[in-house]
Amino acid sequence: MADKGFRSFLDDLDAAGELKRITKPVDCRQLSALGEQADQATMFENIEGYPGWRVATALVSTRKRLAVAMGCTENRVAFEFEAKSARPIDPVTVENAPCQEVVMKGDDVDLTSIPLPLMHLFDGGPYISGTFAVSEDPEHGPNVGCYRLMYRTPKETGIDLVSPSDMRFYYQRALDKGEPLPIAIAVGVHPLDMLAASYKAPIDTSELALAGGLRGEALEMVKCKTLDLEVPADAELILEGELLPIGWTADEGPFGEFSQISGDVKWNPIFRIKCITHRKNPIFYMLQMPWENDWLAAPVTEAAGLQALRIASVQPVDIRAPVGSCGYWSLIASIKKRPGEGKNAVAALLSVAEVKFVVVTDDDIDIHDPDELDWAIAFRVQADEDAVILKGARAKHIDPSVKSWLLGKGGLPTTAKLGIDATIPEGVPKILYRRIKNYGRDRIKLEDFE
Ligand SMILES: Cc1cc2nc3c(=O)[nH]c(=O)nc-3n(C[C@H](O)[C@H](O)[C@H](O)COP(=O)(O)O)c2cc1C
Ligand SMILES: [Mn+2]
Repeated sequence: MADKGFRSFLDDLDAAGELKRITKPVDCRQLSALGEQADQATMFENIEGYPGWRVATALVSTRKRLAVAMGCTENRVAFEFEAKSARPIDPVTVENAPCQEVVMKGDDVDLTSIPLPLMHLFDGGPYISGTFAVSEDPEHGPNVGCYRLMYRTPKETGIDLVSPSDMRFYYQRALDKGEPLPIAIAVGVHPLDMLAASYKAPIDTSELALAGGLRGEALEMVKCKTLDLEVPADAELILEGELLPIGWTADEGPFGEFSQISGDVKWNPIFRIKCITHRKNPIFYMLQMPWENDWLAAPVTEAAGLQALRIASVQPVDIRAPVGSCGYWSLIASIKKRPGEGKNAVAALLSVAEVKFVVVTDDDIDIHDPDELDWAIAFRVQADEDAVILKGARAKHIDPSVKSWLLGKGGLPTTAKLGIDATIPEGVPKILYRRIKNYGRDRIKLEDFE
């Protein structure tokens, strides 16, 4: 079979000089702190107590590595995502799959046979932080999302299903009938598959076809051993089981969140595992929080921003969801502006999900250079005319400033949003922004005088 999966990505990182190998024995509890210090992605080849297993981490914890995954330059990731997602490719089903080389059912199901890492100081337990979770609904078909899992017992994990999502909707439907929701969890898939899974696609959009579009070839899927679901054939590890119909009753967390904050205990369902399958020489993927999550979030936020701008018929030139705001809470864009479009662009970008801070500049500004951005904000902004404040918009609980602890149980927080139009104001002549240029700069070369 063609292998554009997890392993081929590890090879790509290696070829780009972006993969470090650690051969000394490492304890599961040391993996995250070690991975955090490495300036490359890291493969731990010797895990104490887990012969045969390796652990890979920090695969996309920088934009550079994400660009390796996308096969483009760093600043083109969002545009590549936008272009490729417009050409989805449906998955195909295969018979034999590497992810099912080893099969454990019934009494053999034992999560402690997998090197699950205890990642952060306050975590409620070891976590499986990066998953590709497949479920199915009779009306809406297969669905994929990224969901984290907390170890509970050898056959059970917690799952974070507090936020509105398609899988939460599927679960609620099953719960209403008093039935469990069968799900299959793949660990160790290509980062492009993770991007497709985490993309907030409309409920009837196939994340599998989106993943195919991003890869440029169909995802190969194989039928689960115990469920009527299909999983990526080239994954490293599969957990087959069901979400128990117990509602939001089991404690889950704390966990080091993508907001860079150690989260709270949440009330969530339980995932009971019936079957574990994996490759013969498996690699466990420990998605390093928060950076891998944040760099996966950024292109998704940026692509949504591009879409919002195009719907508002504003022409985007560049866009960035800074990692400092977790690739999620801020958007900065440059546009080819016609009169008034600075404000249209601000309004469009403020409409994206929980984005709460937006800056829009003209296309002469390099938005990846903070000094350029400061310069535009200093000289193109009049606060009373160019700042837009939107009150009472949708927010996320994990932003402490929205004070969600003041809400009743199940209450949803709101937030104010700020947009800054840092485009040259209408009526101000462009010539007033002419940059300093040294006399004779094009003709005189220092090297001729040395
Ligand atoms: C690494 C990673 C971990 C995530 N973990 C969770 C999670 O535990 N719970 C959750 O609700 N969303 C989580 N998300 C966000 C969802 O994957 C995202 O909202 C996705 O669109 C949900 O898919 P669905 O609505 O098709 O089910 C995570 C995203 C990433 C990138
Ligand atoms: Mn979905």
